[in-house]
Amino acid sequence: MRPLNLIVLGTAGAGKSALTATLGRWIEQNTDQKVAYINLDPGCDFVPFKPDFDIRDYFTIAKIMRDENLGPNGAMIRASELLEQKAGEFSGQINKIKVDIRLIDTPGQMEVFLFHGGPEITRLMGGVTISLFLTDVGIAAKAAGLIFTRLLGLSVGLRLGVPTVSVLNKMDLAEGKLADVDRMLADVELLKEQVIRESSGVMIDLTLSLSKALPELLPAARLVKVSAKSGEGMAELYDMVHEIFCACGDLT
Ligand SMILES: Nc1nc2c(ncn2[C@@H]2O[C@H](COP(=O)(O)OP(=O)(O)OP(=O)(O)O)[C@@H](O)[C@H]2O)c(=O)[nH]1
Ligand SMILES: [Mg+2]
Repeated sequence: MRPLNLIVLGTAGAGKSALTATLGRWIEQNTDQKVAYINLDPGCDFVPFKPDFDIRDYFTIAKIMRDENLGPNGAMIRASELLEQKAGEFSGQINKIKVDIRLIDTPGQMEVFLFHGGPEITRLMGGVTISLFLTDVGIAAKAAGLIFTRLLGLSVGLRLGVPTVSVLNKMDLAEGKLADVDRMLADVELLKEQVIRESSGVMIDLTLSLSKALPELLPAARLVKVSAKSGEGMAELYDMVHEIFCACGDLT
């Protein structure tokens, strides 16, 4: 059986590292799948899992800053260039890790990863690769935020060239704010009504056009709500990626 690579990426502080750990633990406890943890974030001091491959064994943001007299953002760009240059070597190491599922944690500066090293290392990864695009649940509570999140997830998938599941994390903090999300996703008329209620001026037309396009572009089902803290939603997330994995396996 070919391995499944799950690339966890998303906005800074959305809970990528926490989800990598929680989902991995859930899979280990609830299935017979063997899991490996890959850390591609050279900027972190701590990750809440034991990495089987760690980019920090090769370089760290702190060391690049010191060695090359760069600030944190310049060092992050340099690190992503290094990731791109060494993508062959790193993917070779990662591909040697023989498990069923490789969970891959990525840097908070998502745009740097997407512009530089991310697509190349994704392309070289053996097996089936799916990305999990993670955002903080608070942003999706409003119609415009929900549309923004969905489109960003779509862009991430386009850039990496792999199927992408949008994941709303920190559900434990949602406190009922999200009662409308499922309804807005299922009913485009309701989404449009919400857009008109929330938006103003020139942005209404744009937001309305986007809301109309969404159902065609994205199946509503490819959005999962989870909490990396409480563990809620892990079964749903696992089922969804497994379904995509099986469909991809049939196609390739
Ligand atoms: N309440 C709550 N807090 C969470 C959840 N997931 C992560 N956090 C917290 O959010 C903060 C950021 O979590 P990380 O897992 O480090 O997020 P990240 O996306 O890896 O962050 P960067 O790599 O720095 O971009 C930490 O304080 C976590 O404890 C969640 O589901 N619920
Ligand atoms: Mg992290």
